[in-house]
Amino acid sequence: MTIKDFTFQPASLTVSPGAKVTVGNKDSTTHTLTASKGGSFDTGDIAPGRSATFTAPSTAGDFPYTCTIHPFMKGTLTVE
Ligand SMILES: [Cu+2]
Repeated sequence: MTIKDFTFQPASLTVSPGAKVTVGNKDSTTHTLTASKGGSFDTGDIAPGRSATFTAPSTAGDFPYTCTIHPFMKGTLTVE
C-alpha cells in the first residue's frame, strides 16, 4: 500500500493472518503506519520516498491504524 497526500491508499485493506504488508511513502514528509491499539504492528518512521514492511496480526479482526506523526491519518486493516 501507499501513503500519498497524507492519506493511506487504500485506507481499508484486507489481508491474510500474518501477511507481510509493504508500505511506500510517496509524500515529502515522514509517516508511520501504526496500530491504534495494542501495538500489534508498526512500521516505525518511513522517510519520504522509502518503504517499510510490517507483519499483519495472526488473529482475524479489524485493526484500526494511524500515523503517529499525523494522528488525523487513519485507516483499517482487516485480517481474515
Ligand atoms: Cu504521517
